[in-house]
Amino acid sequence: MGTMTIDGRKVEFTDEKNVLTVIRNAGIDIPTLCYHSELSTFGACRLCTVEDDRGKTFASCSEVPRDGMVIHTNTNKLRNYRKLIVELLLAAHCRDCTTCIKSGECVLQELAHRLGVRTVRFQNTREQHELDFSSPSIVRDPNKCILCGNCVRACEEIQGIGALGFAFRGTEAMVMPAFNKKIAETQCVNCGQCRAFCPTGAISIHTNTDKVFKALADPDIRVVAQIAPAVRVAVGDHYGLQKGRSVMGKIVNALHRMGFDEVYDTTFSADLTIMEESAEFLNRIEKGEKLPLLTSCCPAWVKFITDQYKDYIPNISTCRSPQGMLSAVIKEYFRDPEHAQGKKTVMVSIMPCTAKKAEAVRPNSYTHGEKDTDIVITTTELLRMIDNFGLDFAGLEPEACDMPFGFGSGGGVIFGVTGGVTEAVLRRLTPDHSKETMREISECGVRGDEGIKEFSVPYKGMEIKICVASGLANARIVMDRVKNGEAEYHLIEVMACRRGCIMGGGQPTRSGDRTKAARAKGLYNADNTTIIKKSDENPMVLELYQGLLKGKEHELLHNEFY
Ligand code: HC0
Ligand code: SF4
Repeated sequence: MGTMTIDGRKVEFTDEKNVLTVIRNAGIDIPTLCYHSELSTFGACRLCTVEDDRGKTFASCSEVPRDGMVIHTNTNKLRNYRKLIVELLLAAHCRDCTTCIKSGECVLQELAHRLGVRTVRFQNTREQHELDFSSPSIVRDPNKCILCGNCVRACEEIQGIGALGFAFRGTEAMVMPAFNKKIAETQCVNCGQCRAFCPTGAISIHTNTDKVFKALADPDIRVVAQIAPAVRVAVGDHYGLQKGRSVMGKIVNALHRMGFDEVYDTTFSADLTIMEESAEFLNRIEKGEKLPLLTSCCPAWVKFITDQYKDYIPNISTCRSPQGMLSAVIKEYFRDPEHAQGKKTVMVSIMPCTAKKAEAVRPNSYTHGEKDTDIVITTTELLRMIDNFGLDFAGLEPEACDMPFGFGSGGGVIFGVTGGVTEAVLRRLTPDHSKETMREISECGVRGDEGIKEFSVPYKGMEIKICVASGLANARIVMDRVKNGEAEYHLIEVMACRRGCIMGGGQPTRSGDRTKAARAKGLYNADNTTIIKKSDENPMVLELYQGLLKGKEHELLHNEFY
């Protein structure tokens, strides 16, 4: 607690961890490339350097706030210093900005513009390196790397994977996987968090929009979309709408205008997942086997277990993810010649997640030898498509999804935030659907953005012990405790990305702390406004079990192996 003077104004601070945060909280946007509140402080880019009243300069990210400090954030000296830093970075950087996938969102590009860098006086003498397209989820372009280390720290500190590291020294320094392997040859789980923290185009989404455009242009193809829960709360702010507000209806309208024949909602199959996973959970509890049940909807988490905790592979739920279930059901629906009407169906899945691209090409994402999901695009790619079509998104009238797969319960909607799957399971396990019971469930410890949440709930005379984790570094802590006999649970829900899919690696990246909270709130609001809260009360789901799914539940909703 104390007071400092920033640019001539008195500013109070409490427990901010560095001077940079105090400055930002005071409404001054100091530029940075390597600082991120969720990562350890690296202090490499020096752009956040400020000056004190004696003319001494220091990096504000690495300085603890002290009472009585006098800080200047934008003197002539600082402006020139920052400009020189950006110029030097550009000198060692490939400068094909007009065709770069990150153009318009690149922090380096924005800083060059903001700081008025108009010329680069130095030649780029760095050796050019090959791009790494080996992953279905992300692309690495070492020529655009500015060595901020954000990807290295995200992969190590948030995900506990460590697929990327620094190699070589001085002008040769690079970020790359160990032994210069391709990223797909490492233990990378495709989560895309490295991309979410990368300020430039050095790590980008492996984009698939050209395939979607091609399918849309083919009159013999029925192009079908499914939209994941977390997408709807991450699009609006790009078009000047309120952060975190659900704009599902506008997205549906936009997709119809682009030429999608059918637009469905992944929350529908989130309900299906709850039906199947709850039954599987109760069955395992009854038999006392393969516990704890590990949720299976997050493909990065599934890969983490299958790569690194092989003994627990049988514990993974056999349920396909909602993406997998919906694609399999839709493909089956259009196999009926009456529904097919002579057209081939191409299934496009719109997800907040880069790992869903990897899930779609997994060997168990096929039915009758046919791929269930043909193309996965992320929210970020969806924005590019909307922009490409020149749609006035903010002005679009909301439209409803198509039927019969266009409606999900509130339980399905909250899948996109950590704890959502568990909350939906708990709703399913109670026969009661009163407001009080729904509220009690929401307050049992399942909500909130802590990385590890442990709680228990009573069920038919027993205590069900549950752990909900987000971020794979947290998941590793949980799994090690389980492995060492230090903790015992019946159910473990993990979403690889911190806070769940709302912060997925394919989401738009300009997300300050307020965006995270707003996205979670947006999903809970969408749940609040849905009349049907429980997956088992979704009439469309019940109808599906009586019709198309009869006798095919295992084939379409479960995986052959785990
Ligand atoms: Fe998720 Fe999902 S909740 S993983 O985060 O379960 O991507 O949004 O679509 O499949 O529904 C992502 C989000 C989904 C799936 C659902 C689950
Ligand atoms: Fe690490 Fe995830 Fe990036 Fe792979 S996708 S390198 S696991 S942060």
